[in-house]
Amino acid sequence: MTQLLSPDIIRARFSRAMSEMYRKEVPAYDKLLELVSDVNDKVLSDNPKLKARLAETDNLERISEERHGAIRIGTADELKMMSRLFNVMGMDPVGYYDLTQANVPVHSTAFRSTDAKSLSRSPFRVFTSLLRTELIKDKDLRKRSKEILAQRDIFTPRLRELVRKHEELGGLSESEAEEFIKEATYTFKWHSEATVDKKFYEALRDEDPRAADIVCFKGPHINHLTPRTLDIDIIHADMPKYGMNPKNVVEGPPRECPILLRQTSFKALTEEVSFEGEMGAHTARFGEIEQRSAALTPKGRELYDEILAEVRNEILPTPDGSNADEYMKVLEEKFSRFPCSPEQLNKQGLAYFQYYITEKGKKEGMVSSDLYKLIDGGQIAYIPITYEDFLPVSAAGIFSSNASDKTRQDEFQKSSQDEFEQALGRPVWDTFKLYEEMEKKSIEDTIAKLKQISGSS
Ligand code: OOG
Ligand code: NI
Repeated sequence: MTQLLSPDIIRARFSRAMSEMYRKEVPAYDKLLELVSDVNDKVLSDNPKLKARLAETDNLERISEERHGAIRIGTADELKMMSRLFNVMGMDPVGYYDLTQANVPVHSTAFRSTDAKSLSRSPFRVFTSLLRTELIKDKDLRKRSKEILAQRDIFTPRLRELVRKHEELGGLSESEAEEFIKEATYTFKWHSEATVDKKFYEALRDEDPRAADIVCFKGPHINHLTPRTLDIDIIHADMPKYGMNPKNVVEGPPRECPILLRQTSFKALTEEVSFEGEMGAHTARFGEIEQRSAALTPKGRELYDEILAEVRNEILPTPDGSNADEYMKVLEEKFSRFPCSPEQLNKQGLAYFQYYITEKGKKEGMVSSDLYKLIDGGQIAYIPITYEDFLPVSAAGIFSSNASDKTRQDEFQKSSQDEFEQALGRPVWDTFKLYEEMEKKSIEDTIAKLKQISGSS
């Protein structure tokens, strides 16, 4: 019988293959990787404690390999097939993001693995957006966009075959997996020939650049890849030295005890495109970096959204960057009321935690049956569970609305999520439930391991 390759291995290899391809397509991304690796090495050698803790909690290996990508697709059929493609790599749709609140005519999910073990093997995730053609305002552009999208096939026949094979046999062999990675990577490749003429492209771009980025090309080219860094402020400051043109601000509050996610990017490059023989340009693809930290509970998230709303009521970063320092200062000040220590975050139920046995615990074993006594006694410790998802855009949209507006927003959100799930052909996972599950399992596993230590000594 042929040996089937684990989805975790296929995902890790695919993530590497995507990074290799994007390095060649977007040289600035290659530079970014160099900078991230230098900074991560330095942070780890300067912080032996952090390094030890990451190793202890199974999180060290993943850091340098970790990244997310983003793609945008045009139809429900493409989304369904994409979901089957990601399923080969153990990636499920997690969460629903309604970007229309940020004036972008798409809604999205993130494909990623959903349990702690798989995540520690490869946390690769792909933010996947579906265009809502119905939101293209111009009637003719809308009609033609739908026709163009209906005609294209973004998947190769061999890729479809391999996906079917995976579904029938429950996996792929080594050589099939290699072929799958090649074909899947091709799906996300950049094509410098557009499928439309320049006039149509420019008309659609002028209505919405994201819609043009989706409709006018052969496939869903990867529009950015984002490595994870251990210190985003250093990277942001050093980007110009490495020849990159960074955004003015880092999104997410700067804190000694970071929460959720902080991100920044370098500006998109302009690429040459042939529009049915006529030359032109397209600007969409960029590089981004992120620093991931504590996943928040619904209660923590509510507090986060509340503080973010306060910030945005006071100051919004201007596009020219003239108030960037002031914006960052307000962000930092306002978020200082969000509790900092892991103990407080845990006690107040604001974040999710991963539990583990300390060196002391390994020697002493199960000296009490009470989790809290084991924590107080130093046999068990915990660190926040890493946030695996994306920045909420909802907060920005909701911040200025009063209570009755909020109800209407929530209802709108619910009906568009239904629509998205219909297109996807399945429901998306609730992010909070997944973290809750991870926390529960980590407590059970830790206690079981500690019992085993006691039993064998
Ligand atoms: C996706 C944007 C979302 C992130 O890191 O929040 C994203 C897109 O522009 O297609 O990647
Ligand atoms: Ni991103």
